[in-house]
Amino acid sequence: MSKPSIVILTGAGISKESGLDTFRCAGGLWQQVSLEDVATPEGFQRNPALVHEFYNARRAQLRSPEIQPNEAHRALARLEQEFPGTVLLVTQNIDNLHERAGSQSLIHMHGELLKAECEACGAVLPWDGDLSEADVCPSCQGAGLLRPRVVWFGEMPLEMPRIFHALEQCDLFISVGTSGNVYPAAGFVDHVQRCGQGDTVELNLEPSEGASLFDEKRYGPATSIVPAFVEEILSGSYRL
Ligand code: BV8
Repeated sequence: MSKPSIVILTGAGISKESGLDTFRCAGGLWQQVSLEDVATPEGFQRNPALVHEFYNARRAQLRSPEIQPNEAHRALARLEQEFPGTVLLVTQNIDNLHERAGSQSLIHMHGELLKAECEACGAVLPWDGDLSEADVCPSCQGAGLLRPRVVWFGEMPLEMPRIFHALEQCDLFISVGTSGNVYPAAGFVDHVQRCGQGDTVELNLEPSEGASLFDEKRYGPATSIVPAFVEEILSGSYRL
């Protein structure tokens, strides 16, 4: 008898109450800058300085002491530690708040803000300061070839085969704080419905684009609805 398994997908909404902007909400990131300019390989070719400025500002904000994991991040770390089965956390977020809350079984499918990648040798490096075209790759000494280790639009997200396999095997798929606008993440609930057997639950401030596809939905701020749902699972009142 295989152990029960849970797959959780998170988006920008889970980090909102920690003080990090979401993308599409009022005043969100995509209203401050054009997605095409700062989150596409073509934008980086055209104007790398503009892209570095965008990610350097987000990296500096993430390093600031007032940005801390919140109760929703901590509840998901607790679920991983106490659930008598497997828990895989797949995040679209490039911040490190899940790790700082204690999550370990974690995939950053869109990359990580505190890492850089060399376009010449492919080295992936820890990077918590500013990044610029003047920086040299410590691995191949190539200059001006370092880019933020994030997945831009038109690029393949990370670890997709492992993610799809886990979605097909899971008994429960939980989606937290995501609007369901960006693929392939927005297609995960449909993949579970079509290729898996798991229940699907949406935890969000408001209905997402894919809300109608979920078996169950709970709406409210992540810091209240996520700890409550985790308690239901661990107390057994939510039957898997
Ligand atoms: C790819 C990293 C293929 C950078 C990001 C099919 C149909 C249509 C289009 C496509 C398709 N397939 C592919 C595409 C193109 C594209 C796409 O989806 N475009 C969209 C815009 C239509 N997808 C891609 O390009 C992907 N790549 O498909 O490659 C391929 C195949 C073969 C070979 C090569 C390539 C790559 C997409 C990844 C792009 N990078 N991020 C960075 O962060 O700067 S995406 C970025 O935006 C985030 O990572 C995240 O994924 C997305 C934002 O979404 P959310 O996280 O959901 O945030 P949002 O603001 O939208 O919503 C927040 C939600 O939280 C809201 O619902 C709100 O109500 C809720 N909320 C707010 N506060 C709270 C809350 N909830 C709870 N509590 C609160 N307090």
